[in-house]
Amino acid sequence: MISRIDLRGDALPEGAALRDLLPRAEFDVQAALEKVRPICDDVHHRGSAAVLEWGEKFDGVRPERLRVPADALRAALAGLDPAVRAALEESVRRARLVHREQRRATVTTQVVPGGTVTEKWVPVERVGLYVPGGRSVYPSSVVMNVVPAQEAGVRAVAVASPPQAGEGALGVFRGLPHPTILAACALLGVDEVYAAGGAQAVAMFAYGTEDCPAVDLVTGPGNIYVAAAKRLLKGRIGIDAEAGPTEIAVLADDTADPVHVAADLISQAEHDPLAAAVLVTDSPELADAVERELAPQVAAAKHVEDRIAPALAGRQSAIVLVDGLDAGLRVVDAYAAEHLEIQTADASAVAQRVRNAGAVFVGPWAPVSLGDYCAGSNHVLPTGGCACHSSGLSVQSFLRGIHIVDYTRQALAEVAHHVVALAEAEDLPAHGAAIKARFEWKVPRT
Ligand code: HSO
Ligand code: ZN
Repeated sequence: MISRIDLRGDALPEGAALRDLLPRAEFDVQAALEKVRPICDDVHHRGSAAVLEWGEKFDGVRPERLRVPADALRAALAGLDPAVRAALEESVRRARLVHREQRRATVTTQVVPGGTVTEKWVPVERVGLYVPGGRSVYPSSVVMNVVPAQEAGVRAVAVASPPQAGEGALGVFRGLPHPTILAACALLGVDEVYAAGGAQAVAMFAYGTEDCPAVDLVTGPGNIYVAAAKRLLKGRIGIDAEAGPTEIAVLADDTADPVHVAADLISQAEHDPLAAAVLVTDSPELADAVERELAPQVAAAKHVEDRIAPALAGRQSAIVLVDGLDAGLRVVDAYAAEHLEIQTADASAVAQRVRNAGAVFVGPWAPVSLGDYCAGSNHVLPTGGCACHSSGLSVQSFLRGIHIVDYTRQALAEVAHHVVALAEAEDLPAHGAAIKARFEWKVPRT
């Protein structure tokens, strides 16, 4: 059900060579680029009509209008299961506590007397948040995207999510995003919601249409076409890190409980047939026990055939055997997992040594599922090894730091000769002339 990679014995290779020994899903965004290009161009030229037409083709339903009416948002919230509402409220409360603390203070550095640089943090003006529909209807992801945007001070947050097709059961919500998505938006005070999905929704945000003014930044996970559209339109808009299939890595020793480890591996395999579940351990006994434990737990799970079984059996998942904890740490650092659990003796000390991971979950009482919903941490995290250069979503993702440079005549005069010397070294004499013109130096004239 899950393959093994045995890295015991020989010394571990360095860097990329070690990474190449580790499992990873194929997620070829590049290949999807050519498919989404005509969709994005069409939305650019024809606006809302194109968004609706592509939506009809891919989602199988044409919404009456792109913008979700306010009464549908109200109705979705009124119809929300009270237990789910209470859980979402607690999730929001905890996320706000953590994200509020991420706000950046304006810092002024006095470089020299009379010369200061102030870094001022300014929220992005208008953000578009993509929320997937289809297989994954995650109101928790609405929380994880909207809370940091709001705590950053973003004034306009718009949400797009594909319209639901299907007859009967959907009732008044046919042709609208999923009602729990709408309810989560309403709960968070987001009233600008669009029934649009896929590449056409990202293009709608990037170019703007008659119904939806263009945004500055698009965040949120999506399928490969959403990722491709974000990559294509990056530059015109800002984007968060591209989200690929979810990943869990567990670094465990013989103190770990195999029941917990198996349950946690399955929990993320439940997302997607391409989801990755990787156990790294120095204990062959634990490896055997986890493998034995996987069978009955998988058999009792819900999404077995379409997601869990293929995810665990896929080449992206494995049990990796290593010689000791130091080697284990090297392996998980090379892998740079989206989520990394530390299930070892003295887990918090081990967690301190981790350098590459989207988020680290320490010990037996902090499983990834807690972080997915109610830890207060963010669950939009870098996948595909991007954790070695990128962070998860945070308030910082929605802010820009602007340097404000303020020098007096005297402070400029003191450094003028250095600026001129560097300008000359770069063969950019006009740069130097802009300094000289302010003092008694010769400025070239014809
Ligand atoms: N584990 C997913 C997020 C999620 N889990 C949403 C449940 N719902 C990626 O971090
Ligand atoms: Zn999850």
